[in-house]
Amino acid sequence: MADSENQKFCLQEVLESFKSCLSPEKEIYIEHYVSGWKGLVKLLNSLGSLFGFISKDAVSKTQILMNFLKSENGPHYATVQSMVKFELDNKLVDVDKKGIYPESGCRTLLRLHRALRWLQLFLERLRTSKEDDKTSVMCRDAYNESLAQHHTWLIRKSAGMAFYSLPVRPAFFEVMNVGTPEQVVDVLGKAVPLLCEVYQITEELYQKHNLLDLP
Ligand code: 1PW
Repeated sequence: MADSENQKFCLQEVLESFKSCLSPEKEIYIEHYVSGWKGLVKLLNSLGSLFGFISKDAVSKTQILMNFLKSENGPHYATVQSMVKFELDNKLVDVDKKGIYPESGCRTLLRLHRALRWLQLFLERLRTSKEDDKTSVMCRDAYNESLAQHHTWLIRKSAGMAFYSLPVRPAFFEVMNVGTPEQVVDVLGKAVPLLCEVYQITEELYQKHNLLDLP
Protein backbone atom coordinates (compact mmCIF):
# COMPACT_ATOMS: atom_id res chain seq x y z
CA MET A 1 0.00 0.00 0.00
CA ALA A 2 1.25 3.49 -0.75
CA ASP A 3 2.63 5.43 2.16
CA SER A 4 -0.03 7.97 3.14
CA GLU A 5 2.67 10.63 3.55
CA ASN A 6 3.49 10.20 -0.14
CA GLN A 7 -0.11 10.97 -0.99
CA LYS A 8 -0.06 14.31 0.80
CA PHE A 9 0.19 17.40 -1.36
CA CYS A 10 3.22 19.60 -0.88
CA LEU A 11 3.58 22.84 -2.81
CA GLN A 12 7.37 22.75 -2.48
CA GLU A 13 7.47 19.35 -4.15
CA VAL A 14 5.45 20.60 -7.13
CA LEU A 15 7.73 23.60 -7.34
CA GLU A 16 10.79 21.29 -7.48
CA SER A 17 9.25 19.21 -10.29
CA PHE A 18 8.48 22.23 -12.44
CA LYS A 19 11.97 23.56 -11.71
CA SER A 20 13.52 20.31 -12.95
CA CYS A 21 11.35 20.59 -16.06
CA LEU A 22 13.55 23.16 -17.72
CA SER A 23 16.78 22.13 -19.41
CA PRO A 24 19.59 24.70 -19.72
CA GLU A 25 18.39 25.25 -23.32
CA LYS A 26 14.87 25.83 -21.97
CA GLU A 27 13.52 22.59 -23.28
CA ILE A 28 10.78 21.04 -21.16
CA TYR A 29 11.31 17.52 -19.84
CA ILE A 30 8.03 15.63 -20.05
CA GLU A 31 8.98 13.32 -17.18
CA HIS A 32 9.25 16.23 -14.74
CA TYR A 33 6.21 17.98 -16.23
CA VAL A 34 4.24 14.84 -15.51
CA SER A 35 5.73 14.63 -11.99
CA GLY A 36 4.57 18.19 -11.36
CA TRP A 37 1.08 17.16 -12.44
CA LYS A 38 1.18 14.09 -10.24
CA GLY A 39 1.86 16.42 -7.34
CA LEU A 40 -1.09 18.59 -8.36
CA VAL A 41 -3.32 15.53 -8.50
CA LYS A 42 -2.57 15.03 -4.79
CA LEU A 43 -3.92 18.54 -4.24
CA LEU A 44 -7.04 17.80 -6.27
CA ASN A 45 -7.56 14.55 -4.38
CA SER A 46 -7.39 16.33 -1.07
CA LEU A 47 -10.15 18.75 -2.09
CA GLY A 48 -13.02 16.28 -1.85
CA SER A 49 -15.30 14.33 -4.13
CA LEU A 50 -16.51 17.27 -6.23
CA PHE A 51 -12.96 17.57 -7.55
CA GLY A 52 -12.97 13.88 -8.50
CA PHE A 53 -13.81 14.42 -12.18
CA ILE A 54 -11.06 17.03 -12.49
CA SER A 55 -8.51 14.80 -10.83
CA LYS A 56 -9.56 11.85 -12.99
CA ASP A 57 -8.96 13.78 -16.20
CA ALA A 58 -5.56 15.01 -14.99
CA VAL A 59 -4.59 11.44 -14.05
CA SER A 60 -5.69 10.10 -17.40
CA LYS A 61 -3.74 12.76 -19.32
CA THR A 62 -0.57 12.21 -17.30
CA GLN A 63 -0.96 8.46 -17.85
CA ILE A 64 -1.15 8.90 -21.62
CA LEU A 65 2.10 10.87 -21.57
CA MET A 66 3.76 8.34 -19.24
CA ASN A 67 2.79 5.55 -21.62
CA PHE A 68 4.46 7.35 -24.52
CA LEU A 69 7.57 7.84 -22.38
CA LYS A 70 7.68 4.13 -21.58
CA SER A 71 6.99 3.03 -25.15
CA GLU A 72 9.63 2.11 -27.74
CA ASN A 73 9.36 5.71 -28.99
CA GLY A 74 10.11 6.92 -25.46
CA PRO A 75 13.30 8.85 -26.34
CA HIS A 76 11.28 11.02 -28.75
CA TYR A 77 9.09 11.99 -25.82
CA ALA A 78 11.94 13.18 -23.61
CA THR A 79 11.02 16.83 -24.08
CA VAL A 80 7.96 18.72 -25.31
CA GLN A 81 10.09 20.03 -28.17
CA SER A 82 11.21 16.56 -29.30
CA MET A 83 7.65 15.21 -28.95
CA VAL A 84 6.23 17.96 -31.17
CA LYS A 85 8.90 17.33 -33.79
CA PHE A 86 8.48 13.56 -33.70
CA GLU A 87 4.68 13.55 -33.86
CA LEU A 88 4.50 16.21 -36.58
CA ASP A 89 7.27 14.65 -38.71
CA ASN A 90 5.51 11.29 -38.50
CA LYS A 91 1.99 12.68 -38.93
CA LEU A 92 0.86 11.30 -35.57
CA VAL A 93 -1.39 14.27 -34.74
CA ASP A 94 -5.01 14.96 -35.72
CA VAL A 95 -4.61 18.57 -36.72
CA ASP A 96 -8.04 19.75 -37.92
CA LYS A 97 -10.52 17.25 -36.60
CA LYS A 98 -10.53 14.14 -34.46
CA GLY A 99 -9.34 11.16 -36.47
CA ILE A 100 -7.09 8.21 -35.86
CA TYR A 101 -4.92 9.89 -33.21
CA PRO A 102 -7.42 11.08 -30.58
CA GLU A 103 -4.79 10.73 -27.86
CA SER A 104 -1.65 12.14 -29.44
CA GLY A 105 1.01 13.47 -27.09
CA CYS A 106 0.61 16.97 -28.58
CA ARG A 107 -3.16 17.25 -27.94
CA THR A 108 -2.87 15.61 -24.52
CA LEU A 109 -0.15 17.97 -23.37
CA LEU A 110 -2.13 20.92 -24.77
CA ARG A 111 -4.95 20.12 -22.32
CA LEU A 112 -2.55 20.11 -19.37
CA HIS A 113 -0.90 23.24 -20.72
CA ARG A 114 -4.22 25.12 -20.74
CA ALA A 115 -4.93 23.88 -17.22
CA LEU A 116 -1.51 25.11 -16.10
CA ARG A 117 -2.56 28.62 -17.07
CA TRP A 118 -5.58 28.27 -14.80
CA LEU A 119 -3.39 27.09 -11.98
CA GLN A 120 -0.93 29.91 -12.51
CA LEU A 121 -3.69 32.55 -12.44
CA PHE A 122 -5.28 30.99 -9.37
CA LEU A 123 -2.03 30.74 -7.40
CA GLU A 124 -1.15 34.33 -8.27
CA ARG A 125 -4.53 35.47 -6.91
CA LEU A 126 -3.97 33.36 -3.83
CA ARG A 127 -0.51 34.83 -3.31
CA THR A 128 -1.74 38.41 -3.41
CA SER A 129 -5.02 37.75 -1.57
CA LYS A 130 -6.08 39.15 1.78
CA GLU A 131 -7.14 37.03 4.73
CA ASP A 132 -10.88 37.31 4.06
CA ASP A 133 -10.73 36.78 0.30
CA LYS A 134 -12.66 33.78 -0.97
CA THR A 135 -10.70 30.93 -2.55
CA SER A 136 -13.80 29.92 -4.52
CA VAL A 137 -13.99 33.36 -6.15
CA MET A 138 -10.25 33.40 -6.92
CA CYS A 139 -10.47 29.93 -8.43
CA ARG A 140 -13.60 30.77 -10.46
CA ASP A 141 -12.18 34.03 -11.80
CA ALA A 142 -8.94 32.30 -12.82
CA TYR A 143 -10.95 29.55 -14.50
CA ASN A 144 -13.23 31.97 -16.36
CA GLU A 145 -10.18 33.84 -17.61
CA SER A 146 -8.51 30.73 -18.98
CA LEU A 147 -9.72 27.17 -19.16
CA ALA A 148 -13.49 27.80 -19.17
CA GLN A 149 -13.53 28.89 -22.81
CA HIS A 150 -12.30 25.41 -23.81
CA HIS A 151 -14.92 23.53 -21.80
CA THR A 152 -18.50 22.49 -22.46
CA TRP A 153 -21.40 23.93 -20.49
CA LEU A 154 -21.65 20.77 -18.38
CA ILE A 155 -18.00 20.82 -17.35
CA ARG A 156 -18.19 24.55 -16.57
CA LYS A 157 -21.18 23.92 -14.32
CA SER A 158 -19.53 20.98 -12.54
CA ALA A 159 -16.33 22.98 -12.10
CA GLY A 160 -18.32 25.89 -10.68
CA MET A 161 -19.88 23.59 -8.11
CA ALA A 162 -16.51 22.13 -7.16
CA PHE A 163 -15.05 25.63 -6.61
CA TYR A 164 -17.80 26.43 -4.12
CA SER A 165 -16.59 23.54 -1.98
CA LEU A 166 -13.00 24.83 -1.73
CA PRO A 167 -11.69 25.32 1.81
CA VAL A 168 -11.49 28.90 3.07
CA ARG A 169 -8.16 30.67 2.64
CA PRO A 170 -6.50 29.73 5.99
CA ALA A 171 -7.49 26.07 5.55
CA PHE A 172 -6.32 26.11 1.93
CA PHE A 173 -2.96 27.47 3.06
CA GLU A 174 -2.75 24.52 5.46
CA VAL A 175 -3.35 22.16 2.54
CA MET A 176 -0.33 23.69 0.77
CA ASN A 177 1.75 22.00 3.45
CA VAL A 178 4.68 24.41 3.56
CA GLY A 179 4.33 26.11 6.94
CA THR A 180 3.09 29.50 8.04
CA PRO A 181 0.95 31.69 5.74
CA GLU A 182 4.05 33.86 5.18
CA GLN A 183 5.99 30.81 4.04
CA VAL A 184 3.16 29.80 1.72
CA VAL A 185 3.17 33.28 0.16
CA ASP A 186 6.95 33.05 -0.18
CA VAL A 187 6.85 29.67 -1.96
CA LEU A 188 3.99 30.88 -4.17
CA GLY A 189 6.18 33.82 -5.11
CA LYS A 190 8.72 31.33 -6.47
CA ALA A 191 6.22 28.87 -7.96
CA VAL A 192 4.13 31.30 -9.99
CA PRO A 193 6.96 32.77 -12.13
CA LEU A 194 8.25 29.26 -12.75
CA LEU A 195 4.86 27.99 -13.90
CA CYS A 196 4.62 31.12 -16.00
CA GLU A 197 7.95 30.39 -17.70
CA VAL A 198 7.07 26.76 -18.45
CA TYR A 199 3.69 27.94 -19.77
CA GLN A 200 5.21 30.62 -22.02
CA ILE A 201 7.79 28.28 -23.55
CA THR A 202 5.08 25.72 -24.36
CA GLU A 203 2.72 28.41 -25.65
CA GLU A 204 5.33 29.81 -28.04
CA LEU A 205 6.28 26.36 -29.30
CA TYR A 206 2.65 25.41 -29.92
CA GLN A 207 1.97 28.77 -31.56
CA LYS A 208 4.96 28.38 -33.87
CA HIS A 209 3.64 25.01 -35.05
CA ASN A 210 0.00 26.07 -35.14
CA LEU A 211 -0.99 23.56 -32.50
CA LEU A 212 -2.99 25.73 -30.11
CA ASP A 213 -6.40 24.52 -31.34
CA LEU A 214 -5.76 20.79 -31.64
CA PRO A 215 -9.09 18.91 -31.45
C1 1PW B 1 -7.47 24.03 -7.03
C2 1PW B 1 -6.92 24.32 -8.36
C3 1PW B 1 -6.34 23.14 -9.05
C4 1PW B 1 -6.11 23.39 -10.49
C5 1PW B 1 -5.76 22.15 -11.23
C6 1PW B 1 -6.16 22.22 -12.64
C7 1PW B 1 -6.68 20.91 -13.14
C8 1PW B 1 -7.30 21.09 -14.48
C9 1PW B 1 -8.07 19.91 -14.98
C10 1PW B 1 -9.40 20.36 -15.55
C11 1PW B 1 -10.21 19.16 -15.94
C12 1PW B 1 -11.69 19.45 -16.02
C13 1PW B 1 -12.50 18.25 -16.42
C14 1PW B 1 -12.09 17.63 -17.69
C15 1PW B 1 -12.25 18.21 -18.83
C16 1PW B 1 -11.75 17.64 -20.12
O1 1PW B 1 -12.85 17.51 -21.00
C17 1PW B 1 -10.75 18.65 -20.68
N1 1PW B 1 -9.52 18.54 -19.96
C18 1PW B 1 -8.84 19.62 -19.54
C19 1PW B 1 -7.58 19.39 -18.75
O2 1PW B 1 -9.19 20.75 -19.77
C20 1PW B 1 -10.50 18.47 -22.14
O3 1PW B 1 -9.93 17.21 -22.40
P1 1PW B 1 -10.54 16.36 -23.61
O4 1PW B 1 -12.00 16.10 -23.25
O5 1PW B 1 -10.41 17.20 -24.84
O6 1PW B 1 -9.72 15.11 -23.65
